[in-house]
Amino acid sequence: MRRKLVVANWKMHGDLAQNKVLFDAFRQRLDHLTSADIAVCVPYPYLFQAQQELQGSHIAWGAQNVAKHEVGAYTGEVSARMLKDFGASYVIVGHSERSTAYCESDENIAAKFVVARKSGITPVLCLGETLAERESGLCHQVIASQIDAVLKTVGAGVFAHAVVSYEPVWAIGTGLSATPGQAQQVHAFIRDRIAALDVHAAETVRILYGGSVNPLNASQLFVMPDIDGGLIGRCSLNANDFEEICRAAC
Ligand code: G2H
Repeated sequence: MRRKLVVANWKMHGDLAQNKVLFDAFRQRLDHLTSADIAVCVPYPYLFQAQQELQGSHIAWGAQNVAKHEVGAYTGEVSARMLKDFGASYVIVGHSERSTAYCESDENIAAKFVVARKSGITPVLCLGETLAERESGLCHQVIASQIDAVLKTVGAGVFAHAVVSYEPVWAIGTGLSATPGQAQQVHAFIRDRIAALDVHAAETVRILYGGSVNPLNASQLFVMPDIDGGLIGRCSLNANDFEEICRAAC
């Protein structure tokens, strides 16, 4: 039985004052929702604030990107080891808003996933197809190549107790979520592909759904057998909405 996980992705929103209000509200509303795991991924300058404000809370915290290298002369980059050293538990890798804007390849994203795992941080590996790819019948092929980039680097065992997030690009920030049936179908495909190589990894990997999750659709999505929680953007910036979504996971 996999525990549900809900991850807030604040993207490039917030400031010290706004974050303080949200952290306080999250602690008040979510600290007792211990039957699901909850995490907040914040912009880098606010990691210290997350570390301080969430001390002693069951709400974990993390970053939204990480370097693919372990150490070295990579100006401006932050390594997984640094995140771990600082106390972060999670890092999002391969979010399509980054892979599109900064031309991140499947191989780069796979390298980030692997280096994060190696450092003891839980990476949330984002996978997803564009609308054009879905309409051309290429959804499974695109998802397969994104997973295979990891599989061919290190093998399927790396997915054991890991976190993957299926995020159809056409559903991100658009208000148009995948239906529970559409999402379940892709989640099952992801799990089957891992299961073909490693049954234990497939059974323990948590596959989140991301893309316009809101308080109205969360419970219908989370009830599907292969949907183990959600990666939440817009609705994680509103304490009421985020609480409702976390409750749907409990
Ligand atoms: C998908 C999601 C969180 P939103 O990117 O990463 O964003 O919930 O705003 O669609």
